[in-house]
Amino acid sequence: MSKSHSNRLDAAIVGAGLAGLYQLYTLRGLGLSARVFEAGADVGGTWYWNRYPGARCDVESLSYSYSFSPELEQEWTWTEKYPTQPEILSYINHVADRFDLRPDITFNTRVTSMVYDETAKQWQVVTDTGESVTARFVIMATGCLSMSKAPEVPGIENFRGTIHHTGQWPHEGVDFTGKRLGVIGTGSSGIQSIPILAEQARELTVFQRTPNFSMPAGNRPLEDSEIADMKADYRTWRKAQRESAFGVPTQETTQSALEVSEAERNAAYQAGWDKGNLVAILGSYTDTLTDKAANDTAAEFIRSKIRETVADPETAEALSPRSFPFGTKRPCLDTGYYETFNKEHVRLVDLRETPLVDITERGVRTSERDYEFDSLVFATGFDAMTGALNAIDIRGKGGVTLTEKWSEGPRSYLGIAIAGFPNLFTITGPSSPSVLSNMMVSIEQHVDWITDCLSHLRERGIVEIEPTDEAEQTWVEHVEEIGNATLYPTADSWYMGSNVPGKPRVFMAYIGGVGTYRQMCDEIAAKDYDGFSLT
Ligand code: N01
Repeated sequence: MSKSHSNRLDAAIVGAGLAGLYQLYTLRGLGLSARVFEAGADVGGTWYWNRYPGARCDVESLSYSYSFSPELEQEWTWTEKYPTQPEILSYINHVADRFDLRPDITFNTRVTSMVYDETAKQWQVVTDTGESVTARFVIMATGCLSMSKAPEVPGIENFRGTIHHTGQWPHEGVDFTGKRLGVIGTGSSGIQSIPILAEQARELTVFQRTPNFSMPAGNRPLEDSEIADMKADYRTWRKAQRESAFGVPTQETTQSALEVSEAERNAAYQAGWDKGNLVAILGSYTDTLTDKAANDTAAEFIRSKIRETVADPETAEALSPRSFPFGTKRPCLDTGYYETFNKEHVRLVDLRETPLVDITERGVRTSERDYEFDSLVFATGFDAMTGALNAIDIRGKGGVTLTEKWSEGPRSYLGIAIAGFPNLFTITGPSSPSVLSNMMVSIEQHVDWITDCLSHLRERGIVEIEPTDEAEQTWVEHVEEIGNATLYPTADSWYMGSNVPGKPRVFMAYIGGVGTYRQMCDEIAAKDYDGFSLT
């Protein structure tokens, strides 16, 4: 399977998830020598690591797939509305085999440093296996949510039972049958896994710092007819995805939540709730993400659902988010999450009332008492967007490190390239739509743009591309300005970096919409890469 590789590459790609695999495919198409370095033992990225019980994508199967190969679209058949992690991973493996990608991927190998040689105009890339290669271009396909983080609480090393992080789940699975289990964290990973963990554990205690908004996924097997309909007209759907705001086509609305009656509004929210998708309620009105009063109406609708579902009023209130507007932290889709708290053996500990103090030999200590466990699950999230990039010692022009450059928060041009770091590209990098979109759509857009760019540079005999400081500054200001026109910056979310102590508070995604963003990127390319200096 493996082949002998040259240590002089046209392009090095870091990461063999959905982004890295497609990038390898397109660069091969250009006839470039490209190689992928992957820390894991196999392909899959997010879907390789996040094997916790209940892990699924919250974008529907038929939309969460590559569009670049009509043959692939036709031959692959999804089975459920929302794909499970194993099904997505087998899809990714199928893609890797079908396009024979593995020979150019070096597994079990983490890139540790990358230094730009200004004279040779190429990168020196070094790995933890001691390999060193040169590459004219480096493309970071390192993922937005790939650096998992433990809770910032002392004593983790003292715990005598087992600890698992949802983002680094053992491949053989874990059986909690008969165990006393504590789960810390109630984001998407916690909310997806808790109902299943509750089926296994003898006692389950959920430690919640911030309650989240969650809606029932309404997952179900796909009908043959809907699969056939999609396969008959995939191109129309793909076009709509690319032109949409979030990479998922939705019905456009022109109404404010505040200009309709409460009954009409609640009927719209109920319809969104019944659809079981993330954008249905968010997209019901124009101002959900921009006007607090409008947002409150949607938030209150969801809180009323929590009260209807959870039998104990105190628990229902503790599970009801009130400290941030709906949608400004990533909402969740669940299967039986709130119902789980009606089970006798499940309890909720509200860490706002009784904060975590430390992890002890036997369990967890809060300001109120000690809890004893056999096992702990950390569903405590990630150092998002910048974590995986900053983890590599990346040195650009003048030996400046990326960590230094980003000490006040990430700065880039289009979220795809960074001034001072020539010939480096970041797929779904900070300040692109990335995590505010269907990642498949954003990944393909960036990969296609980078591929066209490299082809253009080759045709013109250009050896170096780098954004100008001025273009980067203008983009940073634009991202900030439109972010500030929304409610996003008001929340303590991982979008803002506020889940990692000491991380600069900056809104790290572009909320202008996938369609609009694509148009801007294409116009920049058409104007001979406006805002880039080409030499
Ligand atoms: O991580 P999170 P996640 N003490 O950061 C809590 C995507 N995803 O892995 O909110 C106590 O959302 C933290 O509390 P708080 C999706 O984009 C998608 O769940 O910071 N608690 C929070 O409750 C998602 O948004 C899918 O106050 C601590 C939780 O841990 C993103 O990945 C599935 C703590 C972390 O939630 C991340 O989701 C899974 C501490 N020291 C993930 N530190 C789907 O497609 C953290 N917490 C469905």
